[in-house]
Amino acid sequence: MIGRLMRRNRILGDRAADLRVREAELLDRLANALEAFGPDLQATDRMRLTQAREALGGFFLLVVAGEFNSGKSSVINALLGERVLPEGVTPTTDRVNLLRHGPEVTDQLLREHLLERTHPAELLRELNVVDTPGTNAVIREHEELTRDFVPRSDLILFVTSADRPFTESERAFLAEIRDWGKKIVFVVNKVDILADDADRTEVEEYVRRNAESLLGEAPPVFPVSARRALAARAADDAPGWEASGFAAIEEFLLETLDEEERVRLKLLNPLNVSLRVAGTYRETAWERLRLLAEDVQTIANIDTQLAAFHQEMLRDFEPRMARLELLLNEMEARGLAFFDEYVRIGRIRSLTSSDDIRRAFEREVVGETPQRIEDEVGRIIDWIVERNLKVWQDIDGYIDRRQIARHQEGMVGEVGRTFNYNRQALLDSVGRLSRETVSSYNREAESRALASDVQGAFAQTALAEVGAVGLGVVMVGALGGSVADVTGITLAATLAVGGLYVIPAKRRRVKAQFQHKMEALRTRLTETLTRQVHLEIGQSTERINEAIAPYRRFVETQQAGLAKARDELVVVEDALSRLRAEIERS
Ligand SMILES: Nc1nc2c(ncn2[C@@H]2O[C@H](COP(=O)(O)OP(=O)(O)OP(=O)(O)O)[C@@H](O)[C@H]2O)c(=O)[nH]1
Ligand SMILES: [Mg+2]
Repeated sequence: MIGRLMRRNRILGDRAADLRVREAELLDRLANALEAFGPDLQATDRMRLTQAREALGGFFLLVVAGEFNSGKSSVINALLGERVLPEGVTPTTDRVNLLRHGPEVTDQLLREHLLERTHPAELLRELNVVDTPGTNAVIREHEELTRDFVPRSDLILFVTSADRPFTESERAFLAEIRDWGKKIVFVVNKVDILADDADRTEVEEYVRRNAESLLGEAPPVFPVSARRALAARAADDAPGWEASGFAAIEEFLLETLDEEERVRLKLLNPLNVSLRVAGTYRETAWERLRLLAEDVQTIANIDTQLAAFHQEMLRDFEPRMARLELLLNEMEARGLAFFDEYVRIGRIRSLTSSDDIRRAFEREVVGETPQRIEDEVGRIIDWIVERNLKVWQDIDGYIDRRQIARHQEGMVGEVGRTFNYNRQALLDSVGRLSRETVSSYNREAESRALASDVQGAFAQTALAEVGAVGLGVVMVGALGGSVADVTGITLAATLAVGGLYVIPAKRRRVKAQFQHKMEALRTRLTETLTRQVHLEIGQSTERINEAIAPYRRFVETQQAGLAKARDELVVVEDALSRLRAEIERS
């Protein structure tokens, strides 16, 4: 890093304007891409990008940072040659002080916690200097102010005190500065309190070593005494100034950090800030897309379960329906045999009593059939109810497993609260609905409702009596007309009008009518139950689809939007990195 700082090169200066334009374009493009994150785009990140954009055309900003009491304000005062900033033994600086060049000493509050001061010092013609509140003080907002300001700096002058060089909390704060891609120069202040040169060298080396291990390369380290420097300035004592270590800092700031290097750092600062912001959101986009891929999986799984439910219902319904039909077929067979047996000349006498024949029919043909049909229909209803419950249970169980798994994954982080909240809420709502459906599922009520639907369907037919009185009535009704007819036949027979041939014809007709009625009954029963099963499948499917519809929509729109944002971020980041390499190279 320092190698770069020391290189002198004029090329960059000439191309600065062009580089600034290109960089500004990329920054705008990045800001645009980040809008895809909607409310999840943090206000601070948006602000940082705006500041980075503004900083491109601004003055070079040297930010002096470090722990409270390390002597930041004193160091700046020494550089200015005058006690412009208040110094103190307790946490002193309580706002960010922006020092600009001006013909005289003034101060003006720009906003809360930001004070602008002017001073005629020559140094300020080259760069603006910022004094910050110390970190690691009991007054936490001081640290916040500094932390907030760090991303805006073009170069950080980090002041550590010789009596406690490179503390753990300094290391943590420095790591943050590093993560913003900042160049850092170290000042070890208060070396006057050290006994001799050996101690001084030891402290200097200690700071350099730790800084190198943290930053990956050895930064410049300046051991100084701000106290001696200020005294030397006041006394116009050049050797004293030299001995204070400040001549070296001055040399560094004005010579090593020449115009060219300042332009380079100025161009790099917004690049590094936006690369960091872009990286955070790119990661967020990936992470979300990964989550959404799991959501797609969840939805596909629910769809599969629904399709399987549909198929199973239809498949299992068939043998149940076949059992019902068998009952009806058997009754039909008995009925036909019954008419063969009873509608005969030899039986003519017994046919005259409609009560007798009715009883015989009920006993021999109808028998237990209505009860057995009822039982079978009841079983079908129970089966529908159970299957409906099961499909919800399956979905509930699945979503539950998903939620447990996701819980273990941990949350996605700061960026993405809204996304996570929405997604979670939608997933939860599917889970909640299925859980509620399962826990409040009332088998009895569902069965009753279904049974009444089935009955309602029967009621529309000529076989309305099925429910109330039983099939017997229907059958007798079917036979009823025949009985009347048969009675007519009996009359004819009694009148002995050679009616023998009439009997077979009547029998055929009765049988045909009976078969017709049976066919109607079978058709009606099949149609009703089939329709009911389809209706139930349709309703369950619809309810489940309705429950997951918002979740599905969320996943689809988010996926499309995020994929686009991620692609754009990858492109912009790549362009930013290449521009950074170009600036660093030149
Ligand atoms: N011995 C010695 N004391 C110094 C030196 N520089 C500053 N001090 C003292 O250290 C104390 C803190 O100095 P400041 O300049 O206020 O420190 P700061 O880092 O600005 O402190 P905050 O504004 O509170 O963060 C003061 O009492 C200074 O007099 C130095 O070089 N040697
Ligand atoms: Mg201070």
